[in-house]
Amino acid sequence: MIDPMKRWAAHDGRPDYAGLVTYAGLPYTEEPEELAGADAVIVGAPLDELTSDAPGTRYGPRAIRSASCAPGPHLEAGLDPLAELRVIDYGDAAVLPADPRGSHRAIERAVGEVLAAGAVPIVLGGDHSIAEPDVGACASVHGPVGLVHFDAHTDTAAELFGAELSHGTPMYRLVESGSVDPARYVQIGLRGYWPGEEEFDWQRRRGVVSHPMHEVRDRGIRAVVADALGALGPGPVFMSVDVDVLDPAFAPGTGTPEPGGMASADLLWACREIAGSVELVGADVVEVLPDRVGARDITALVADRIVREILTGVALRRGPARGSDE
Ligand SMILES: [Mn+2]
Repeated sequence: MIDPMKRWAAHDGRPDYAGLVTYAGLPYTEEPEELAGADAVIVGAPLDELTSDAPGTRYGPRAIRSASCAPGPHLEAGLDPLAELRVIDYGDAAVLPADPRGSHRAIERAVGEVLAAGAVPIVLGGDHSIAEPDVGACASVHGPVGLVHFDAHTDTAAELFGAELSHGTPMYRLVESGSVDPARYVQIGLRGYWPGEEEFDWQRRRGVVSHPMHEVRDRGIRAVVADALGALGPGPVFMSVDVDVLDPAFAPGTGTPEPGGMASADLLWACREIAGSVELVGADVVEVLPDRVGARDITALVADRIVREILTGVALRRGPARGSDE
């Protein structure tokens, strides 16, 4: 295990621009046995072979790590999730260029190793196709999971441009394979001009719950999240956050941006509220397409904060620190 903060232990902390790039400067390992005792584990899934428009999300995990700030207390929640929880950065899955199926297998293997250690995997994408191995690995352990899915798009096409494997198809495939229970599948933030009647008809037949962006706008995020929690109910839940659910003003670095989206403040609150209310077994944050260095990439920056809010919710739900034995 490498502690990237160690050299700065005698100081107030490490500057964000120095040292080994791990998520929030967390301890880093690539050894599965060193995950024992972790509460949550960060896994990178740098892949963009399956995007339908602009590529570049293969640089997402590295950018999110570079934009991430050091641990500290969450001013609103009143706790530091990285002090309450034992979180480790497990590096990137062993993806292979131009081999998306091989990359998916590598991602499912890495996420499976996190689950085998009893920890919650938090996967940094990558295009949204990675939801298939992410959620698939969780369903292998927990059985069919509930899914809360923030996105401008449903990603429920049976195929896109004739391809079954795409960032526009993972949710269809996860429902059809039995990994996601469609009665406990909630979408938030849909808008724009895709998909069409065929996909929405499939969703209706399967009982998928959709809260389009115009509903978030008109009713407010608190009412929508309350309804979403009702639909998710008890049982294991995976959270999948596509940054394009945000308005491009907040998250310009993404491959298929759609104007008229959520504000960061609403999304960050919603991620914390849901993670703090359900039995969260895994999460991913996807479709970050960076083009600047460090925290100047505001899309990678908000993705870091989405992860931080998810961890804060998990910490709040588990209650005060696990005691003086730590
Ligand atoms: Mn998506």
